[in-house]
Amino acid sequence: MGRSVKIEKVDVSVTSPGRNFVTLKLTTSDGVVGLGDATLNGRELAVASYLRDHVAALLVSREAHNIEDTWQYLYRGPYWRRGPVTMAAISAVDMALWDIKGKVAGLPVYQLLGGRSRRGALAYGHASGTTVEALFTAINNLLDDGFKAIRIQTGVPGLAKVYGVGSDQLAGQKYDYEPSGRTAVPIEEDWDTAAYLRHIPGVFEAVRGVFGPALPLLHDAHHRLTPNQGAQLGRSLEPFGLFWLEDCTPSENQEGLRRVRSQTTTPLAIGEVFNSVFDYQTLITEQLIDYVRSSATHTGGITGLRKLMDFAAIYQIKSGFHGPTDVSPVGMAAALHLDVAIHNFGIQEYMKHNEQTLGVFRTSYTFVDGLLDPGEKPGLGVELDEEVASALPYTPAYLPVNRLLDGTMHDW
Ligand code: CS2
Ligand code: MG
Repeated sequence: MGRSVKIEKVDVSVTSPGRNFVTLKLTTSDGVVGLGDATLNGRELAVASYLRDHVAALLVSREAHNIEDTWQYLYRGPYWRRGPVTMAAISAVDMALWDIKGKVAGLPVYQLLGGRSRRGALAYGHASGTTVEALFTAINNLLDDGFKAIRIQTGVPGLAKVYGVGSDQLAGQKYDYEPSGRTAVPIEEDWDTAAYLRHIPGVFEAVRGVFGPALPLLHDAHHRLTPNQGAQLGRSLEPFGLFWLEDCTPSENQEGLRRVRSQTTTPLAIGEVFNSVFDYQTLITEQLIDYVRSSATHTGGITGLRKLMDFAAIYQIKSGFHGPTDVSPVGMAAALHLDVAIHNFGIQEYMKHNEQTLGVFRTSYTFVDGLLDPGEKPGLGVELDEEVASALPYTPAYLPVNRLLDGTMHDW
C-alpha cells in the first residue's frame, strides 16, 4: 500500500493583503505541508468556520493519500450536500491533499494528473475603460504585457458604476478593479439593461476596427440579462467573432440557455458561481455552453473539477477556469495544473494578484508569451508566509449589489 502519511495538524489562515483570503494548511506526521484555497468572496468567515469548527477534527489522523475517499467523506458524510460554503471547504481540503501527494512523490501535481497535454495555458487578461478611448489604452497595456487574449468591459452611458470597469489607465498602467468594497455593508450600484444592450455592440465594432479580426475577445455580461436579452446580445455581437460571451443570464434555470442557444452562435461560457457537476447537467448534455467557467476553489478542488471536465469532454466542451483575484494564488495554481494536463483545455482567466498578495503567497507559476505554466516544483508550487499573513487580519468587505433604476433588486 506504500508508506502511510497521516494528517497531523489542521490550520485555517484568514489574511487580508488588499483583499480577504482563506487558506487551509494541512501538516502531515512527516512535516509535509499541503495548502488549499477556501476563499468565498464576501462570505469568507463562513468557510473558515466550517473548516475550523466542523472539518478540522475529522481530518486529524486520516490517511493523507486517500484523496477520493476523503472527498466522498466530506461530501456525503455531512448529509447536507453542495452549496458554496460546503464546496469551498471540500475544495480546500482536496487541493491540500493533492499538494501533499505531489510533495511526497516529488512531482508537480500536473504529473499526477497524467502529465502535460500542452506547452502552457493560454491566458486572458482584463481590459476596461469608461470610454472606448480609455479601453484602447487598457488593451494596448495588456498586449504590451504579453497577453494574447483579452476580456473587454466598459462603462455604459448613464450608469455611474458598471461591473468590471476599473480606473481608466495611462500607458503602462495595470487593471486595478477590485469589486469588493471594504465597507460594513455592500455598496449599491444602478443598472439599466436597455442602455447596456444599445451600447455594447458599438464598443466591439470600435475595438475590432482598431485591433483587427484575429485578437481573441471575451465579454462578461455578469448574469444581468433575461434569456431572451442574452439571445439578443449574443446575436448583436456575432459580427465581431467573440471568443466567448460569459454569464449572459443567471443559469440556476439551466433551461433558459435553450432560448439563447437557439438564437445565436456566439460561444457561451457559464459556471463560475456553480459548485458541482449537477449545476451543469442540462447545460452540458444539451450542449448549451461551450466553456466551463468553474474554479478548483468553488467546485470540489482538483478532484471535483477534473471529473467535471471529463464529463464536459464527452460533449466537446472546454475549460475556461475562473481566475479573478478572489481566487487565491493557491486556487490559481490548482487550476494551472489541470490546465496543462486535461485534453479539453480552452483558456484560463488571469486577473493578476497585487504585490501585497504575492508577498503572502509565494508562487512558482509563470506567465510567458501569453501562456501560464504551473512550474516544476513538487506539489502545487505555492507557499504561504504565515508571519506576513497573520499581520494582515480579516477586514469586512462585500461585493456590491445591483438595483434597476426603479429600485428593483437585480443581479450584480
Ligand atoms: C467575474 C468575477 O472574473 C469574472 O469573470 O465574474 O470577477 C466575479 O465578479 C468575482 O469573482 C466575484 O467574486
Ligand atoms: Mg465572470
